[in-house]
Amino acid sequence: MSNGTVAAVDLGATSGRVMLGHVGPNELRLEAVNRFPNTPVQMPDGLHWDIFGLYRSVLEGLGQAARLSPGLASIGIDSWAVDYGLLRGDRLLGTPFHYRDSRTTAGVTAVHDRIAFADLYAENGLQFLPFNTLYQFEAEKTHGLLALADQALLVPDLIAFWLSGARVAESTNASTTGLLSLPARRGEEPRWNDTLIARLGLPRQLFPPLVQPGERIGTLLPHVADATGLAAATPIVAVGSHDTASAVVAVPMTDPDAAFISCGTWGLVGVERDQPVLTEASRAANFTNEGGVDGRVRFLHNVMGTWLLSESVRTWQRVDPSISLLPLVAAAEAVSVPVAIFDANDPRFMEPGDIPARIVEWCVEHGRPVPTSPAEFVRSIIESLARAFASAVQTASELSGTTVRTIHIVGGGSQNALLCQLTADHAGIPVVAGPVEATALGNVLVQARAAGLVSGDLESLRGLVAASIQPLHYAPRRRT
Ligand code: LRH
Repeated sequence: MSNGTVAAVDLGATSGRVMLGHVGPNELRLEAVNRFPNTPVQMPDGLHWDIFGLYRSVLEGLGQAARLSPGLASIGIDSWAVDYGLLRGDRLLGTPFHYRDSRTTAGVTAVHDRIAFADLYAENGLQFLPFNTLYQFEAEKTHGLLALADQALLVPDLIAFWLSGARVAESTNASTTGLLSLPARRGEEPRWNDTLIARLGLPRQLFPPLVQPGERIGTLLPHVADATGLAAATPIVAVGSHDTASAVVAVPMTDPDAAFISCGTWGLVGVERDQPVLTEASRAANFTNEGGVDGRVRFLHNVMGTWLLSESVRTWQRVDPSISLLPLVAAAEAVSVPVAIFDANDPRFMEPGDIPARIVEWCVEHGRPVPTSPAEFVRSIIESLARAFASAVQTASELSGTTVRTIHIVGGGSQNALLCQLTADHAGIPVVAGPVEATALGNVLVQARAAGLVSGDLESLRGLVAASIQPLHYAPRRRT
């Protein structure tokens, strides 16, 4: 086995990046090529992604990657889940909606009028999130575009199509549509749920063939090779194209009794399993079974995540543009008055807007002290997230029968020492923090394995991650 380099395109809900991954039997190293903001745009018809801006940044990043590292072994793409573009022929119909757009509310009612949530859960194992793709499709029907479309591609698949001309649906991300059947047997590949698709009145042709992480999707279109300077033969390889699937590949879990928190815009809190957990209790707790790399299942719950912090900062910046998050987190550490712990899972925090005002509303409704300064708000948010993380770990542990001895926090939130410490404190379980760039690492590792640069199961890949980083350890402190 030799060393080689792959490029990871990793699009998060607030920023994107192209990274080079240098990989070999004794090497796993990321090199940042470009980072760019992902700024959604409010239009008269709703909240949209700036998909062309993102694609332009991806092309620029790949151009820089070609200059830094000629002879890339492959390119892999991941992004946030559930959102999609509609195609008619090669043409994009409309601009993809942001999952935080409120149009989905009507879609939820229409779907549940036809199919009870309990029946959906038995079919797809997904927690209820109002933006799951099947609800978005229902809402889409009112615009008439769905009837014109001949294909729907999830965001990473859309970028792969623009780069290669190939139309596929990568299976980990496809599992977040709610339209995949749960594999009936262990090792069986996921399939589109034709019965559910028909019951929802969706045209079957919308759904392209499924591919598994590690499969080759295609090679670069001639105009993409020209624009980037990459060889036209450079393969696009499917990775865990759902960012959370890639992140969990790179959680350095050396112990099966571990929980993970992939902490970015969302805090995805759970455990990895071989089989879905489909009990009445898991449905009532709104736990999800998402498709993972190598057929694993992520049994988890979505907690609101650092979105509460970034959206609060955005609100304060409208009054004082000099406000930024890092000094506020430092000030929050020094807050000594008790702050309210609110329910970070309350749906009122989902849509963009004035999060601090909604926290005040929650505190007043529940008779809790109202934070009085940005530092107190930040402390209150971090305490509340830590409490929600700890509680989701406990629920995941009970519902899946896993005794959790370690909590791994990966992603941007793993840099927030206060959040990590408070999570350990609330859970009474040690926290291991890092890597920050778990998603890009997971993306890189799946490509590297497909290219023969490394080999083995997820445990071997995680061993490479563990050997390449120096995580921070947070022991639980006794709470007074
Ligand atoms: C995290 C994430 C999460 C989904 C949400 C839409 O970026 O992919 O796993 O639930 O975005």
